[in-house]
Amino acid sequence: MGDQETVVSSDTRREQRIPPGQKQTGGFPVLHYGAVPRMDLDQWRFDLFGLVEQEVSLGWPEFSSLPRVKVFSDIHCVTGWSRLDNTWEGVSAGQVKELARLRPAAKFVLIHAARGFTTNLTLEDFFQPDVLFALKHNGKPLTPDHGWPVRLVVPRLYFWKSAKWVTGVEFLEHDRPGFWETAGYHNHGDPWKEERYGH
Ligand SMILES: Nc1nc2c(c(=O)[nH]1)N[C@H]1C(S)=C(S)[C@@H](COP(=O)(O)O)O[C@H]1N2
Ligand SMILES: [Mo]
Repeated sequence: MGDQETVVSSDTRREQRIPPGQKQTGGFPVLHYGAVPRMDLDQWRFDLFGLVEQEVSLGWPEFSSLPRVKVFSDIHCVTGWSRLDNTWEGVSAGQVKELARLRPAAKFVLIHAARGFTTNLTLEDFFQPDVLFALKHNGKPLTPDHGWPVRLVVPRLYFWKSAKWVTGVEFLEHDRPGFWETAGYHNHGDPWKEERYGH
């Protein structure tokens, strides 16, 4: 599996790769609400539901054998750190779209994760070519604190949209703010516009 196509996130091609108000770090801080959930591959499910013609529920054997991509991207956390040059490997959002026939009314997604965590995206942001459900970071399986077994990665928005311990995607007609968005974070989260808090 070492020869997937690599999608290069367009923000990594900017001349100045650090957005306003951010500082580069060489580390990889861990941030989330609550404790690291214990995930069990035998119980693990990935559910596509809401505005789909037919609901889809994949177990680990099915999900982990889907075609994979690699994505090269930068990370920008709203708390001020940026981590450049990350290579992710996983299942693209576009691949997930192939699994479920969306109803025409679908305009938004709400990403679901362990313990009721959620985050919201427009369908347009979700289906960008650099968005994936990552199983690996820099060639190694994710660690539990970074979201093992699967996390979403949305490279061009602040990192809180990149839900760890993902369990499913709900397709919606109307936008529904997620966990951090309800707690005061910006609804969209573009680091180049400093969409940090509010609206
Ligand atoms: N399930 C879940 N995913 C989450 C969060 C969370 O609280 N729960 N926090 C988000 C936030 S605020 C950030 S900054 C990133 C941090 O990811 P990292 O710990 O891999 O650096 O995870 C995001 N994904
Ligand atoms: Mo965050």
